[in-house]
Amino acid sequence: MPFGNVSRPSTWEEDGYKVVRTCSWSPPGDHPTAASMLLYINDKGVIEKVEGDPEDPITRGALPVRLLSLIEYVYSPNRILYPMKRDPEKRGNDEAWQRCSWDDAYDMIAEKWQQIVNEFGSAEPVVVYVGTGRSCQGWSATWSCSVFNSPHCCYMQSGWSCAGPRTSAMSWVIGAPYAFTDWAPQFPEGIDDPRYKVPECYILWGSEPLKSNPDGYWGHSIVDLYKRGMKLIVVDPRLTWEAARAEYWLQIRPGTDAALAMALCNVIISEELYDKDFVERWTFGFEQFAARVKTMTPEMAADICEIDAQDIYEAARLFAAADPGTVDFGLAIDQSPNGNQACHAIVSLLALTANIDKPGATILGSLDLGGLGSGYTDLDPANLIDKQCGIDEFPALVRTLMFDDPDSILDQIESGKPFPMRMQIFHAANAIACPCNVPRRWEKALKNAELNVCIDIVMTPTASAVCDLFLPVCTFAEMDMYVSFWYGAVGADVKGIKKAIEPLGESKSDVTIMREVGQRIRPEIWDQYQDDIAFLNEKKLSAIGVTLEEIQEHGWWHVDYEYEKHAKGLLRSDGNPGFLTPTGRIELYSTMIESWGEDPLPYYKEPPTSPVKTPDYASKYPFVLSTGQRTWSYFHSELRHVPLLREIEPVPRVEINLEDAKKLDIIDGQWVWLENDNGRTKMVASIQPGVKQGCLFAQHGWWYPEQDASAPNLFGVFEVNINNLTPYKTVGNMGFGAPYKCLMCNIYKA
Ligand SMILES: Nc1nc2c(c(=O)[nH]1)N[C@H]1C(S)=C(S)[C@@H](COP(=O)(O)OP(=O)(O)OC[C@H]3O[C@@H](n4cnc5c(=O)[nH]c(N)nc54)[C@H](O)[C@@H]3O)O[C@H]1N2
Ligand SMILES: Nc1nc2c(c(=O)[nH]1)N[C@H]1C(S)=C(S)[C@@H](COP(=O)(O)OP(=O)(O)OC[C@H]3O[C@@H](n4cnc5c(=O)[nH]c(N)nc54)[C@H](O)[C@@H]3O)O[C@H]1N2
Ligand SMILES: [Mo]
Repeated sequence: MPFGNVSRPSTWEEDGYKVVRTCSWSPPGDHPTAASMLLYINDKGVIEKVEGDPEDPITRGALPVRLLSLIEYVYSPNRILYPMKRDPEKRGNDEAWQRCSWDDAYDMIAEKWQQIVNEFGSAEPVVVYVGTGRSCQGWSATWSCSVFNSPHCCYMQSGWSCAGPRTSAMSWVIGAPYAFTDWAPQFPEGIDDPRYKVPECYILWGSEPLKSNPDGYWGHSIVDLYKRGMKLIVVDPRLTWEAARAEYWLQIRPGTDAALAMALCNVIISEELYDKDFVERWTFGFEQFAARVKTMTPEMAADICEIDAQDIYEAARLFAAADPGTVDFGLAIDQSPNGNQACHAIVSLLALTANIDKPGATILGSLDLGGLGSGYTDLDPANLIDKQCGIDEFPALVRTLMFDDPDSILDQIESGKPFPMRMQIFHAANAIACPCNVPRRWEKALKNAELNVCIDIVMTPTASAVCDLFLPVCTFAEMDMYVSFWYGAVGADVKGIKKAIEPLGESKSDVTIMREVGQRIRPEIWDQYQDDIAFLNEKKLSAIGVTLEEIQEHGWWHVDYEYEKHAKGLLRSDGNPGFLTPTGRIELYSTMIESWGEDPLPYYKEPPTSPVKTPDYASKYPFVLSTGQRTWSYFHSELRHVPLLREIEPVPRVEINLEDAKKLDIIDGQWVWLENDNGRTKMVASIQPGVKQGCLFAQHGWWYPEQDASAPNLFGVFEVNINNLTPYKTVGNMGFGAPYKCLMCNIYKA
């Protein structure tokens, strides 16, 4: 078994401290990439020091500031340590919360569930809302299905605009849910392993991994590989660290990515730079694809994207010559109604250049780890999916992701049709502060349910506004868990989270809370799991034949990775060579997309509002607005209450180009309003010479934990929510991708 090469067990004594090796996940929120770390516990059982683990082959002891401030987070006075309940009549009144026992809380949930089942005939009026990236998200569907026996599980970002467009396009076109750059996490020696090859060229597209994934693979790996000569091409309207070091920085207009991707493919095909053997053997629909991208010349794309055509030619040539080359594409691609098509074209770029599943290229992960992430193991998926919201309007989305469509669930909770949702669980989701478009509509509609339950660590605007029960969860320092890279979708390794201190107050882990609620309402399923480790081992880790205790003792476990699985017959259940698509090939012409009634080839479509498409709107709201570029300090709506992090990023900022600011007489640090037809929000102008002229880049997820929690203030959330400006159900034809990164607005002094 390829366990981690660590020199010590999981716990040891050092200078009077007990040292525990663990791994970050959540809370506090993090993306499932994970940094190994050492927690130093003093003789009073308190964490006194936090260090990165120097033996982690990727992070090599480094930690992001969000983890360096873990002590402030664990021992924060803002933490809620006891269950609380409130009369539903008093939602929005922060004074009305009362401490209760876990038994009281579980009784309230079990009674409401039973009442719903008795009256409705099934548990369908129960919905679980989930956020993203937290360890517990692996259990959200288990909550809805195995605890509540309801088909309704919903991630609330309109258009499922986080990874949804990407992972769906990848599974339709390549047959793998999450192809990603090979950073060698599967090897104990990381990028020093002799089986690995440093990529010669890396396209970083609409992503800023030093901030968004600094804890784990991408952030450190980009810097390490850059030092070893990897050349960068960066597609980003803002000057980032990576863009500043790139051979080509393509500073495109937000929302035009599909045009650029098509044009790069155009150059590679028309100049015959593609890998003819690979294309012939392993792809489907090349002729049709070539004909389509011919319609997007570099000159046309240059015009659409507002960049130089010559740069498109040269970037395409640089990428085509690289062996291996790789592309990572991020959230900017997802947050557009044209996102599926952009992803399709980018994935095709990888296929044309044969950069699929070989060392240092874009790899497909180890597919058999998928079970570690999926929550649907106890269900009959067909039966479940047919009942999910949005199945008729957006079958591609619901059937591919097996979640409710968020705008469709909003329709149902607003109208009560076809039936009202009666109990709602907020499972690591701060709805009105962060994921939801039209947040005021969501707030009002969420109040229609009879019982709303929040499972979180601090009081949030959402819990304050709409919830009746608050169940306090503990931090990862207080629990046993594992981290499977991207929930196993790109299985490369599994890391151990080891409980370092006892949970504070009466807080409990997400798994404990789920088991205990499960034992109340469906003991036939849940009674068998009497503790977290038994549950994790039996239910999940048995699939890969290791136990949590083994992983904890060795720090981590690496997948025995096979490259070129398509050639070896390792991808298809029939054992034949090929990809897991209907034709067995990478479908440049996608028969899956065609089966959803959509154009099977990539195309470019202007953002819903843009200077080109809606000039009248643009005369009123002249700036292109992109939102949510990540910061060093925060994870979505979290951590504003952590003093060190708040000191680094004290106010919500909107980045504006120097020339634009001069014209409007706006100075750095000044409060401004951003406004469009959907609403407005107040932020601080941050003048940046490196952001594209005519564009604004506003942070997301803000609220003020120091302000009054009660309605109508709700921690100031509605004044500062950038999603006041995002529209309702403005998504691509298949339901994917809302324009969170390609809106329009006006800016004026507050
Ligand atoms: N305008 C705009 N809006 C955006 C984005 C953008 O770029 N622009 N980004 C979007 C994206 S990509 C996403 S994924 C969504 C994110 O949206 P969400 O994932 O819903 O994130 P949060 O709103 O921060 O809510 C997470 C809550 O979970 C709690 N929490 C953290 N860890 C745990 C845990 O382990 N267990 C439990 N029980 N609770 C936990 C936190 O304290 C927090 O209150 O936001 C989206 N919103
Ligand atoms: N610190 C921190 N890390 C996080 C998160 C967090 O909240 N905080 N959230 C996590 C989550 S859930 C996600 S989804 C990831 C997202 O992380 P990333 O995929 O890195 O995405 P963003 O940071 O939203 O945006 C990345 C870049 O896209 C650029 N950009 C903006 N609009 C466009 C456009 O239209 N086209 C192109 N090509 N580029 C554009 C921005 O300038 C920015 O530099 O981060 C994860 N990691
Ligand atoms: Mo996300």
